[in-house]
Amino acid sequence: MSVKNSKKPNIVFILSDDQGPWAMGCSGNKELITPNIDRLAEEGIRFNNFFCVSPVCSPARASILTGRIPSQHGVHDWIRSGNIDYDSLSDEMKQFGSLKDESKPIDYLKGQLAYTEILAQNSYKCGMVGKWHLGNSVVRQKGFEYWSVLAKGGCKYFQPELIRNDKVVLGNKYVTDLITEDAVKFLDQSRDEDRPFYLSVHYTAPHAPWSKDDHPEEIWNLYKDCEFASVPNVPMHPWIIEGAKRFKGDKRREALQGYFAAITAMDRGIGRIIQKLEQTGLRENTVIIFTSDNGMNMGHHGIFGKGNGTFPLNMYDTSVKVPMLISLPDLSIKNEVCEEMLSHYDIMPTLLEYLGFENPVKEKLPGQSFMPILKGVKKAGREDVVIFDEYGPVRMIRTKEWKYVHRYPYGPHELYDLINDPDESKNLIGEDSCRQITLDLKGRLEAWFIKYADPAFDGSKEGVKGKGQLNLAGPAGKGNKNFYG
Ligand SMILES: [Ca+2]
Repeated sequence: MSVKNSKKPNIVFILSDDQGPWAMGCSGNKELITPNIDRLAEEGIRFNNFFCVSPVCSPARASILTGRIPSQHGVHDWIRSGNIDYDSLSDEMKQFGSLKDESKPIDYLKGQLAYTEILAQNSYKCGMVGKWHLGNSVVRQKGFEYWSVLAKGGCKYFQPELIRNDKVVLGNKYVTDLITEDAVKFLDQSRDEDRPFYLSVHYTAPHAPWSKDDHPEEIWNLYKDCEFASVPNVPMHPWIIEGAKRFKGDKRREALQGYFAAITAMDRGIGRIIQKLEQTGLRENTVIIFTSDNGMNMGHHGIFGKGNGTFPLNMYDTSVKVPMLISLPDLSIKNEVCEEMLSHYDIMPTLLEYLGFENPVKEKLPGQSFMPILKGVKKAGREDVVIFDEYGPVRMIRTKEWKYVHRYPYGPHELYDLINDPDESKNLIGEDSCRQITLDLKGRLEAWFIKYADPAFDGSKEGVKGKGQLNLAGPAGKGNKNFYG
């Protein structure tokens, strides 16, 4: 290995699950206890307008890793089946019952280049701990050589389904602590190697469940007198899904207490990881990135959930905006707040440019590097700042001023004036005065998806309901039922 490569920075990429950017102390929430996340913001850049590519777990994660949109990678809903091989489960796991929707493992991202593969090809040691949720969890994928993952997506915090020695087993410890311990173990194993490392730490926090029994009592009790005034308490959204209608009164309070406790427990884990980097002297050559796979409503708009917290699926800012913090090795940028609109599809181009690696699929990807911001320039230097999102047949275009949401094939569609109505409370679609802006935005949305969508994976033609993906999308699914519900 070249001397130059050995000096390349390490990357620790921390991903939370279902965390809105409102759910951090550093973004102004005075009720949440997140000293370690806040420290990353103090020692780096906090992005105030960062978006996921799809407001639900698996599609968003696939887009982070590959830089592709769901209509390019084919993961359009959270993976309900394809995580593991049901027949190979032990009797104990079959009886546990949480994997009953599984059948055969599916490599959902087969043949699609991830940035971690490019890092591995360039001598990086890549590690993956925690929630994978992109299919066939038993098998190491995408250049990861250290692999300690969960069997599926969400889990009970004290009974997580883990992959250990190529088998699915039940853990008996708080999953946030297990993930932290695996991350620390990777750092210990990698500290003296003569090559750089990349580590993905994918927590399940603060994804449901949120009951008292799901979280450590000591942390739960930190919020026993909390008023939860930082979270709106408004009437239920007319499209709220059946399962979320219970979050009223005491159930609302319990959900919020569990959500906040899950974040604080994760924050402690992040503190342990930062401490390990400092104690081993690795911090001064390590980039730390913190983000969430998708945003979250905990009462915002009268929703408890993300894009699939309603049906039809929604594209509210609270669902599509995510936390994003980047702390550089030399701490040359501190306490910076970036207002530029950026997306998870920009991560792959940015990381590859930062590390100086070629991207062989550059032309196919919709994202752009925001490297200038990491050099202290306030703007990424883009002429046209527009964000696109998709969730199955629902597509969004968002400028600084406007948001247009198109639902294939029949609607309903939405248009919001974000300058005068930042809370997206008044749908202006169909108003005479908005006819031209609607046409403009719709035209740009269609052109962008024609440019990037792969016809074989086109989400506008898929019956995605927010209840889970069962099989490969499009023709690759060979006519099977691809989406649940
Ligand atoms: Ca998620």
